Amino acid sequence: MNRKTFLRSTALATVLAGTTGKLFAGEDPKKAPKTNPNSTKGLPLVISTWSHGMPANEAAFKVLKEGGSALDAAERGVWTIELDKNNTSVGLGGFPDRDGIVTLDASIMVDGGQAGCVAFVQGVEHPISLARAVMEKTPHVLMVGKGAELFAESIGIKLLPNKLTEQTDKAWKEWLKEKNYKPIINIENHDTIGLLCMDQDGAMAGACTTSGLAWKMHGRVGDSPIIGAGLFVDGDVGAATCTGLGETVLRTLASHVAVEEMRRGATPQEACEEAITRIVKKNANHRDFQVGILAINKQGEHGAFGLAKGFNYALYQHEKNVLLDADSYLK
Ligand code: SD4
Repeated sequence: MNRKTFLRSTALATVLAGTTGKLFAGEDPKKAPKTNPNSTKGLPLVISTWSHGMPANEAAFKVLKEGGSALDAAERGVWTIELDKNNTSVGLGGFPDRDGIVTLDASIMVDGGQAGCVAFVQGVEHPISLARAVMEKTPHVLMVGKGAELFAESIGIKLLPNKLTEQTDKAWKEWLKEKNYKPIINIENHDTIGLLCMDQDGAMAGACTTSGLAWKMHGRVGDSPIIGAGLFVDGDVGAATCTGLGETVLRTLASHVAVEEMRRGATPQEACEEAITRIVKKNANHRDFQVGILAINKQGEHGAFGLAKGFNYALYQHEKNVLLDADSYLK
């Protein structure tokens, strides 16, 4: 099932679950809803970016139901997407950089503050598991490139040949004809998965994994493997994860902003809106790109907000997995 048919088939679930769209108009963040109408309290809870969050949530929820930890659930949830060769923005099936090389970024974090990240790695089927290994088996937080690959091999993770798929090879060759690099992101060509989950007892973890922007410069790293940017988890407060144009998220540390807003008493929805509003303020060209953010708090409430229209997310709560449209800053 491709992304579009999947979106169509889940449209009914979206309608049934209610959407936050069209609740406020214009570019005035003060008119934003103070609570997310979709946010109901309840644990366990899994939430993740975009429609591919639906299968990721299923996998994560299953781990939680079987008594697995939030950390296991976050890791296994995003495995599903890392393995999907038809997903062109996560895992080895992702679009390459401008030199035709796929490089992957990932981060994982738990509520105690422990975190592991890898960036600019090649041939790793599950970058999220390598990130977890950095967290659990090294004294470090972030490892990159060749060093991270050597570490992977040293702990028995086999590196795979970093070959493009038929689909990504064709797209890259098409791109080479014009070599037009404009990181203008829309909902169809960027689908990093960021997943947050909380078990029955409130233990929290998050995972974020991506092949980054298509046609990026070789060596470019985005927000996804950077703690506080693509992902932040703090067991005292809550967690947040971002998708979208990583450079803008890196410059604002948007996930950290959202968690700190919640620490000061904001609802997850207010926290997401504040993080996006900061990105808007710092980027005069904010009409040209997309950023989406998800947040959860300790009470099991969630928030979701996009810069542009079209950001959707999957929420598994009260035994139901639904695809929801996030409200957005731009209408
Ligand atoms: C990046 N944030 O590398 C990632 C891209 C992304 O959905 O989110 N794609 O900038």
